[in-house]
Amino acid sequence: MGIVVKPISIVVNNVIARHAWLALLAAAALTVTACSTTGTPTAPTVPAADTPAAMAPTPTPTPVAAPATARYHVTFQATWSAGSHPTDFPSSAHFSPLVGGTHTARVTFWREGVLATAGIRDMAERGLTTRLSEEISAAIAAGTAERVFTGGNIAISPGTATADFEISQSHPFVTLVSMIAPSPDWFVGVSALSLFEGGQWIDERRIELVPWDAGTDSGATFTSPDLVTAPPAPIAPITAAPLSPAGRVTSLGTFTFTRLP
Ligand SMILES: [Ca+2]
Repeated sequence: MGIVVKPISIVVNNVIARHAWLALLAAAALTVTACSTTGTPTAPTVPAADTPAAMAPTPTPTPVAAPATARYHVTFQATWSAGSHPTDFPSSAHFSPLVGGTHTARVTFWREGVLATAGIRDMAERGLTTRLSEEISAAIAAGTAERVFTGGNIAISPGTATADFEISQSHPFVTLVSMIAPSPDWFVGVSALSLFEGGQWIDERRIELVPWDAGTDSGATFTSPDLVTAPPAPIAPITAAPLSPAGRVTSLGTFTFTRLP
């Protein structure tokens, strides 16, 4: 007979409770053989699912919404040296001031396979920041970028330069470049690197920097005289000497983006 008894809160070792349990069993017209012989009632088996702890709703962690904006510090650690790139290594190896911006996915300021803008050309050929800054400012006016910023240069490589910038969820990509100098039109950088992924700001991201050719000057070595590429060629990775002899592309350093508290 399916009599279901659920004396949930009876403490069996408590005498009063035990009597209550016996009375309950009697009321339910159950046979209490065990009690007659041992005086000890069969302890009720309380389904685990009925215990108060198990019945409590599982606490759901409240998702912590990422702040709308974040601040980042970027360190450009240049490793370019006669040791890393011995072919024709120039005695005055250096990098131009960092320049970049934050933006949406609806704009890029440079990328492989497209022609360099005047701003990228000026940066890659002469280490200038003005025209690229103006291009980023134009994108800000158009709503596709949010901030433009510059940072330090590296007077002699190997060395270090830094920049700080603010970025927001609405414009979560960063573009940042620096000229390999001296060089015809070679540079390092990142294009549209996202610092906001999976609903959270990235704490730290390190990018290995390989050499790029802006496609605007056809000089073949670091100190070649100006030789305009006409028509201009698309931006492409450098896979030949002196920076990548026999196709061996070697990192010239890293950008490390670190979120500031
Ligand atoms: Ca070139």
